[in-house]
Amino acid sequence: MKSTFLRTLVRSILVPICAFIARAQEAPRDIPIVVADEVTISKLPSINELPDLLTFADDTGVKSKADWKRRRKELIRQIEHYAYGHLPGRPNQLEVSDHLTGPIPNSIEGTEERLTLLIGSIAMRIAVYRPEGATGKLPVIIREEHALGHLEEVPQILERGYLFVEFAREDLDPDKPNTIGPAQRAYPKHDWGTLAVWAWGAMRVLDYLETRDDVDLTKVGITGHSRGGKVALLAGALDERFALVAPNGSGCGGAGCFRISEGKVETLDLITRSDRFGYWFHPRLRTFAGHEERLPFDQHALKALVAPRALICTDALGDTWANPVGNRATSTAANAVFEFLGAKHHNALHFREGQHDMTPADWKAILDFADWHFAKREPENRKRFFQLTLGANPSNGVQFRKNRRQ
Ligand code: GTR
Repeated sequence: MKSTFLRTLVRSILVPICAFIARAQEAPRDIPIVVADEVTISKLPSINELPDLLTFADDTGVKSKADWKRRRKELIRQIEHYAYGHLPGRPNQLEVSDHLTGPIPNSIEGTEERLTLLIGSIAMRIAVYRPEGATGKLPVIIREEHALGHLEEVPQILERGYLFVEFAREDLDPDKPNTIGPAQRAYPKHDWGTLAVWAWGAMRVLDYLETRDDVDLTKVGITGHSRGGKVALLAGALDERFALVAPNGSGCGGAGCFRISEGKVETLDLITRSDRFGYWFHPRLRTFAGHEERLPFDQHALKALVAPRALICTDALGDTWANPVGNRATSTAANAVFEFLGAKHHNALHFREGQHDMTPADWKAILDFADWHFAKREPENRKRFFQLTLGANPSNGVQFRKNRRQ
């Protein structure tokens, strides 16, 4: 009697439930995928081209600078909601501890300071390199790194009179899946992924720089390579205090493009896999794998958020994985906003031959561009920064072929 009852239960209830779950898992892609907050992808408009930056989500146009301010906020809301998660605001607490000063190792001329920023329960180490004998308020380049003490490029930066600041991103959040780092623990109500945490760290470095009297706060730039480049672009897009934003080799989730790519690139699907870098982003982004046309924005929006400040996106032509073609496409599209704000010469690209790395050539391009903006020092060949964005004949022979994912 009991076993008959059990068999009936299994056949009539459990088997259909299991079959339903199996069917749901195999469901064709156009069946609405429910995202955590009940938004369905199929309800979002399908946009095959890069979404128009100067049109609001309700289809009205951006006509004035005041409109752009509102559109800017709309884009930030979309970017945080769909891709990176929401960053906490500026914290009230910021203290400095363990402040040590000494000469820079390896006989590099200048001073090295090591200190820890205490932000509530969070302790983030930073290093500050000062050029020998510098006086007055200096321009700054910030770079985020997994560890402090990368000295190769320091002479090149200090020689030009910049203060160079590095911060140890992994003090905020370790670069590991399924881990709650100190920053996420300190802000349990925030749904931010690791890239957003690190970008927030860059903003806290800037809070600290505001307390120093040797910093020209109108001339602070941020850079980083690869995942660090993604962070530089995100921090620069969200925080208007960064006067110059320079992501290098930043690729997917950075200066690349979700919709436009060429060759074997890192796609939205690949980067958000749980066995790869899903934890860098909000889980909602993964829902768009294979549905990139439903994303309300693309990475050109992050670039546009930098306008009218200075942006230079550096890439290597041999670094197909980082999608240099998509980088060019997003910069070209972002130009509509730079032009609208009267700052088209603030939107630069630089491509070199070679592979995935941040080389002296990348640094030279970034620093030449920074000198031009901060010190009005005319670069040797200013056209080289714009020829690829503005579609003029590229004199270095770089050729791009675009193909659209569809
Ligand atoms: C690559 C990854 C990129 C980039 C890079 C890095 O393997 O696919 O998204 O972030 O690593 O940071 O080293």
